[in-house]
Amino acid sequence: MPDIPAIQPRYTRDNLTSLQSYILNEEQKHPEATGEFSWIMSAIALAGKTIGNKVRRARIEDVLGAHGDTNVHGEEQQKLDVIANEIIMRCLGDRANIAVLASEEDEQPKVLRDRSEGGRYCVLFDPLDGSSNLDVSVGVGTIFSILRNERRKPRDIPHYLQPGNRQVAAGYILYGSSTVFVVTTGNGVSMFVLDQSIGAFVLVEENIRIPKAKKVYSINEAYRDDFPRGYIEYLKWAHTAGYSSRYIGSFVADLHRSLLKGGVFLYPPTRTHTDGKLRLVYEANPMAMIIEQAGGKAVSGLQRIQDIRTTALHQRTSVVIGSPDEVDAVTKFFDAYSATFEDAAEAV
Ligand code: AHM
Ligand code: MG
Repeated sequence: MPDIPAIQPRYTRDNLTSLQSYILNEEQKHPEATGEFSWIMSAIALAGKTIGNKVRRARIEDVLGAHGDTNVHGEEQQKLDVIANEIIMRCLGDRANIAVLASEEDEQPKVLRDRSEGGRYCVLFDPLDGSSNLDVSVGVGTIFSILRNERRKPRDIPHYLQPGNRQVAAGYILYGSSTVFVVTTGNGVSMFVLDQSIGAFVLVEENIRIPKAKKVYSINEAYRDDFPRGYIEYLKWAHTAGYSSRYIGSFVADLHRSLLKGGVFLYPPTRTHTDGKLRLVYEANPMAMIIEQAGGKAVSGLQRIQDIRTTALHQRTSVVIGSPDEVDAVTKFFDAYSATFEDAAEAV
């Protein structure tokens, strides 16, 4: 009897696929998968729906404005930063396979259980990135990175301090004109949109590819004189090469636009933030995994972001991320000019 070919699950525009069923399907492709991963994703989706609801009702519920405290980075916490952090902790805290939850808002990670107690994953997140934009209803987002809770030697190196190239999944939820969930498990990038009427994230696109090139840069150009020379020279060149500028000042929103439309997002080192402003493990690494999975590039200076050695939870990094040709167009100037501030004055 001839072999009957196995039917491969496919997603078409005619099928309605929820985030949960998509992740379950992805897991089935890995024989060693235990299904535990989908528990984490469903908890993140629940947190996203809850935070999205708060963001939308912010003006009505009076949860806008400063909380009165500063976070570990000395930045003023918004009330919604604190609320979003609590929501994620509550949604993920009872998942029996999570070992560590680490947040931008907390100085120390929350260690929930050991590996011997079933703690298989570490989830690192920025609960509400771009929250200073909330008062003016600009899109904000949650960013997450998932690592395996691997045994490390020497034992005193915490298991969540792994380079980005060891992430098993990464994603973001954008609370914009719609609530969008973008995720990768290392097998391409998929996008879901929250259908408010049924309360589910529904697959709208898979295998997203970032455009190879697009003459758009996204940077806070007001800091230009404080950048190292390579960035200043790049901007001078871009001004003569027909580029447009788009900068929202909300990383998730800027990155989402770059993913779908192409272009390059830059957050360089500055004289005051010599390592850059954005955080490596829960901002740059997850975005780098998504963009690379979509065919783009993500670097800090001349180094691939996902290869940076992680030494601290709240480590910062500079970021150049986006369409591959556009990232190359920037890094060409790093080859030609020193990456330090020393000769920047000559370029200004
Ligand atoms: P946050 O994590 O405190 O919200 O700060 C990160 C935000 C990013 O969303 C955005 O890309 C960047 O800060 C904007 O910084 P700047 O105002 O310096 O341009
Ligand atoms: Mg942030």
